[in-house]
Order: sequence, then C-alpha cells, then structure tokens
Amino acid sequence: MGKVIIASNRLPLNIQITEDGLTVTPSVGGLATGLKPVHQQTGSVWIGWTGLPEDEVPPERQQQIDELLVSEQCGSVWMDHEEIERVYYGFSNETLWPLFHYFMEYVRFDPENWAAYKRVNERFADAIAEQAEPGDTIWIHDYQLLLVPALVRERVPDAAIGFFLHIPFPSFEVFRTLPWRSEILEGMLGADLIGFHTHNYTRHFLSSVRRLLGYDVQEHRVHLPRRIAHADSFPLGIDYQHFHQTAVQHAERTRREQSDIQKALDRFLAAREDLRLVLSIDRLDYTKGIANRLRAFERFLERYPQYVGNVSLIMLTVPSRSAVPQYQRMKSEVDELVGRINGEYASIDWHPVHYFYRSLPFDQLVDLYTTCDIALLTPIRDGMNLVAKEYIASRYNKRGVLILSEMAGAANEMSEALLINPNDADDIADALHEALTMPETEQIERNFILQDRLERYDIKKWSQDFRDSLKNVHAAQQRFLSRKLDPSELTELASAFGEAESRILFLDYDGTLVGFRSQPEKAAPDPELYAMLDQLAGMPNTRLVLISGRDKGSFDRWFGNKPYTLVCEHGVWTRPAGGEWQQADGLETDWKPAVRQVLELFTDRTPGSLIEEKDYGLAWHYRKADPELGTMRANELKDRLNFSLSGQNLEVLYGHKVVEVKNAGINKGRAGMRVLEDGKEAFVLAVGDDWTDETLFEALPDRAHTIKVGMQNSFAKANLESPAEVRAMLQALTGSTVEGTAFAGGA
Ligand code: GDG
Repeated sequence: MGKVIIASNRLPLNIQITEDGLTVTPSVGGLATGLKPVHQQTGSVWIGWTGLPEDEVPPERQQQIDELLVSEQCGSVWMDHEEIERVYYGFSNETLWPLFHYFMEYVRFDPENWAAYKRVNERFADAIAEQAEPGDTIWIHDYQLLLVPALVRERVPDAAIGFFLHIPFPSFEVFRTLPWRSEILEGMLGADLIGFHTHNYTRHFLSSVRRLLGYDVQEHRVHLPRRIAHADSFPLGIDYQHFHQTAVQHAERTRREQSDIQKALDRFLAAREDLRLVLSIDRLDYTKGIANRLRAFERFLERYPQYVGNVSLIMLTVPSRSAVPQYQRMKSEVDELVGRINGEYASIDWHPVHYFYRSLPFDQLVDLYTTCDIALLTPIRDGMNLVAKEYIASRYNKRGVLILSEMAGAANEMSEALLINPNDADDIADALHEALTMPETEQIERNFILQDRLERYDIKKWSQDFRDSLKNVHAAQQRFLSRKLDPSELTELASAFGEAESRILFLDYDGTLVGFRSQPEKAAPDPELYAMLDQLAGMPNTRLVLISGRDKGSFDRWFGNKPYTLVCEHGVWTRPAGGEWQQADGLETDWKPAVRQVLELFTDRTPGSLIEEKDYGLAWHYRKADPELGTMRANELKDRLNFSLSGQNLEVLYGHKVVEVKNAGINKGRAGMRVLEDGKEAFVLAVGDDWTDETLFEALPDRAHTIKVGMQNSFAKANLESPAEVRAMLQALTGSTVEGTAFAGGA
C-alpha cells in the first residue's frame, strides 16, 4: 500500500526562529489534529507553507528548516513576501474567500494576483509530484490550492488524487462572475474525488461545471473527455472524544487544578447566582456575522428587558488576516458596537458584552464551552463551523443550548439546535429567549441526538470515509482504463481485419465518427472522414454500414452516392450499397399529431430545445437548452409520454440529450442483424457511443468486435474515449500506422 501525501496551504506545525535555533510546535487546528493519524503512517508526508517569508529567511536557515521538516514528515513550499501578498492575502483572501462566501462587494479581480496564484500552485504541484510514487494517495485541501489537482494530474497521470474544499462553493450565478472560472473548475476536476461539506455546495459545483464547461454530469459524476471525476459531500467532523473527555476531566478537577479563566468564571457566577452566560467564538472575519450578532444582542436586551443585568455575552474573537483592509474596518466596527452596547447597558456589577480579541489555549477554550449556558453562532456564510460541533461535544452533562445560523454548513446536520437567520435580529433575540427558558429535559433530548451524531461521524471517520471513497473511485477509473482498447489490442484488431476474408463494419455517426454539435445539421462529414470511409468501403469483401438515429434526408445528402450501406431512424430505413431505400414493416404515423402537441408544449417551455420530425418518429432535442432545465424537462416528458402512450405500439428512446418517440420494435440491434443476414462475414466490428447502440452490441454474434465510445459501462467488449480515437482506430485498420494519431496519445 502506498503512502498518503497531504497538501494544504499551511503545514500542521509552526516554526519559530529563535537565537538558539529553531523551535517547532504542532498546530492545534481541527484539520491538523484530524489528519494526524493519516500523517503519522509510515512514509506519509504533508506539503505546505511554513508561514515564513522566503526572502526574510537566509538560505542556510531555509536549508536547516527544510531538513527539520523532513524529520517531521513534512515538505515545504516557499513563498516570498510579494507572493504572500498576492497569493495568500490577495487572490486567496481578497478574491476567492469573499466570492465563495457571497461577499461580492469585497471581491478584487487582479490579473497579477491570479498570475502569482497560478505560479505558486505550480510550485505545490512540483513538490507533490517529486514525492509521488505509484500507489500513493494524494489529498489536496482548500481554496488556496484549487489548481493543484489538475497540475498534479499532468505530472502524475495515474495518481489517486482527492480534493476537499473547506469553504462553501457558491451558486453558479455568483461563481460565473470570476474571470478565471473555467481554469478554476478544470483545476479542481484534475482530482478523482472532489469533496465538499454539504450537498448544496456539491450541487453548486456540478451546476457550474455543467454550465461553464459543458461536461455531461450524471448524479455525482462528471464525464470528462478522458476520465470521470466524482463530486460528493463529506461533512467534516471533530475529534469528539478529545473535546468530550477533556470536558469530563475538567469537571473533576480540584479548584487548584483549574485554569485561571475557569476560576474567574466561577467567581463571577458565584457572585451572581442568576447570571446566564452566552458564548461566541470565531476568527474576526466578516463572514462570521459578528456585528450582526452584537446588534441582535442589543435588540434582545431591548425586547426582553427582564434579562438586563442577568445575561452576558462572552465573545472570543481570534485575530485573523489583519493585513486585509476589510478585516481592519470590521475590527473598528466591532470595537465600536461593543463600546456602544456596554456604554448603554452596563452597570457597576454587570457588563452585557465581555469581548476578548485574542486566542486562548485549548484547555481554556473547553472551559468556556463547558461553563456557558448557550452558544450563539451567527455566521452570514460558513463552510461548516466547527465551533458549533465542539460546543455540543463539550457539554458532558448534556445541558446547554446551541443557537446556530442556518447559513453554516453545520446547520444541515444539527437541526436539533435552534436555527436562526443571521440577518434577522428579532429572530435571534427570540431564539435567545427560547434558549434561556428551554426546560432541561428538552435540552438533554436535543443534545443527546446531536452528540450521538457527532460521536459517530467524527474526524477520523470523515477522513477514513473520504479516503475509502477515493480508493473506490480511483479503482473504478482504473477498471475502465483497463477496458480501453490499448495499442497492442489495436494491432491485434488490425491484423484480424487484414487477415479476414470478408468484413463488415457497423459505425454509428454522431458522437462516434463526429463530435456532437449544438446544431445537428452542422455535423456534416469533413473531407478527411469521407476519404477514410471511402478507403474502408473500397477494400475487397468489405461492407461499411453507417447505422444511425438520424433522418434519412441528411444521410441521403451526405452519403447518397457512396457505396455504403445506410441505416437511418434506428432501423426504420435501410439502403444497401447501390440499392434503394427500404422501409421496415408495420410502421404507423397516425400517432404523430397527438405526440407533436405534447412535444411542442415542452419546446415552448424550454428555450433552446427543438423538435425533429422523422418519417416514422418524432425527436425532442435539448442539447442547446439550459442543461439543468433540459434534464428536468426530459424527465417530465418521460412521465408524460409513458402515461399518454400506454397501450400503443410505440416506444420512447432516451439518447444523448434527446427524447424520441418511434414505432415499437425498431432498434439498431434488429436492423443490424437484418443487414448481417446469415452472418457470412468473418470479421464483424460495431462502434457506437449512445445507449441506442447497446441493442446492436447485444444482438451481434459473439465473434463481433464491439467498441463503446465514452466512459460508460456497456455491452461492448472495449471502450475508446472520443471520435478522434475512433478515427485513429479506423485509420489503423486501413493499414496506416498507429503512431502520430490521436490514439498514440493514450490516457
Ligand atoms: C474554515 C471554514 C470550516 C478558535 N478560537 C480558538 C481556537 N479556535 C478553533 C476552534 C475551531 C477552529 O478554530 C475554527 O473553525 P471554524 O470551523 O469555526 O472556522 P474557520 O477557521 O473559518 O474554518 C469553516 C473549517 O474551515 C473546517 O473545514 O468549518 O467553515 O471557514 O476548531 O476550536 N482554538 C484555540 N484557541 C482559540 O482561541 N485553541
């Protein structure tokens, strides 16, 4: 089993340069703790930035640091002062952070910052590739490294790559404003598995992929030209036992063993028996809704004057990104609000707000969690919010109430908390009142359920779950690649073709010989295709059959004078080489007006869709419609047709962005078998991309060579990835070499 390579902007440790040398302290963040067991596995390595500017550390010190990092199973990526400004403060925290949290008014689009971001992402990819060996798992984290998955894929094509985004993924309407939106999506899609905290973020990501890049998305899968990437939600958990057990131990401490903060809190509470404490903890960040919270607390004191003098808010605000201008402005706003509320309401023995602008050691954090009756967390937007989970985990006696913003990812899993809208001060004031009057039995009931859930899906489970899923996705990918026709199989196919006395080739057209076009009438054959088909059809004892769902008009125009057998409308029409069009038996058209009426209704309600009339069929195409609306309408149409066609001798086909109604019993399988007659040809080959081709793959005799174009499962014996590869394969059959064609490019 290979090692795990973790990559994140910061390393899980801090390095201080002192006069005596270097000191290393582990970082206390949730991610560092959670990934510790993975990181400690033999050989595993964590790649990231030390937090030190490259141009302020002399080269010999840098070397010392790098050596020290190796002994800590880490590798460094260095950034100089300007890169820190442009990449960390700039593109990451002045473009991506506000955009992904829906703070459009704070977003800066600076091409130089983007260029630096790309450069540093390349550096990360180089560092990862340098460590990567076959069988390794690469796990990349967060918005500072969005381009790294694809950059690593370029360097190590077969690697198992996972990516996890810790912040929200915004809706398409917001994400589309980013000038570098396509590069960012392609960057993320370099991973086999892309993880988000919630299903909504996953949905937003897939919707942007579909609309901006045009890739086909089915459930959680993105069909890329050469691979399938999966996107799914994995809600990050916490180290539940660590918080819970620390809280239990703290409750058993003697007074002498207590922390200073616990002693002060106890003294404070002893002096005022009726005093209730409300806690909030967050980084000083505009997404956390700190000003909203203060205004709502003020509203609470106005609306419920009985609590004046009895309820205090303890607000721990951890300094963060203080070099970014919006953070400086917000600090002044918060300082002012705290001053105003305290100025208005405080008395000699009571303060409404106790405001701490610093961070505290872990033990004291747990003291705050266990001592405060209520946690009030009001982010305007938050990827997850671990504080909410940590508060509940620390409530060892199951008492206490969590008030949580519905805009935090954590709200999805914590519906037993009191969920509030952070922009609604009245809602928050009422929730505080509800929390203060909630019976203990109800508190216990709610916390019992919450704790049970947090304990089960803790950070270790999360990390295991993500890596197991990545392993499965990657294995499926490898299985597919092993089905792919490789150069040696192509050589065998070409010699079987060459040695056979007679041959027949069934080739689908759209998506097989030519790529899909938004306007099907523009998908006419190019001179290169004609030349190749002519060459194949001109070989001795060789029948070339073009078998398609298209109407016979197009095929007549394009191939009417060619010596190919033509099959149209999935087998309604057949024209032998040099012969006349023949129609399949028992076909009817009297159903068309009623079905056309239904299709017209759907066309009117789905901009971009159109109806194609065939002799014995009607097709509704939605390739040019909005992809989400198109898929939704296709499902509605399916239900509607199933209902209105029941009892008639008709069939509904679902092809690639098309729904088609036609006479029952007509399919490529039957048509193909009619052409094959008694199966005289020694060499039989069928190639197609659509599921309508599956009937042909299934019907043909065992000796047939069958090839599916695309990454889906199939009755076909092998797969190719694209029309370009199909052409290269056909070229090889005509005797040309494989080299220099698209085929040689491989996976
Ligand atoms: C990002 C996303 C997502 C806070 N103050 C102190 C302290 N903390 C610890 C908490 C908690 C962590 O910091 C904060 O995590 P959050 O999840 O609340 O928020 P972000 O920092 O914004 O994190 C967020 C997260 O990534 C994970 O994916 O949930 O949505 O924005 O663990 O305990 N720790 C100590 N002293 C403090 O004063 N020791």
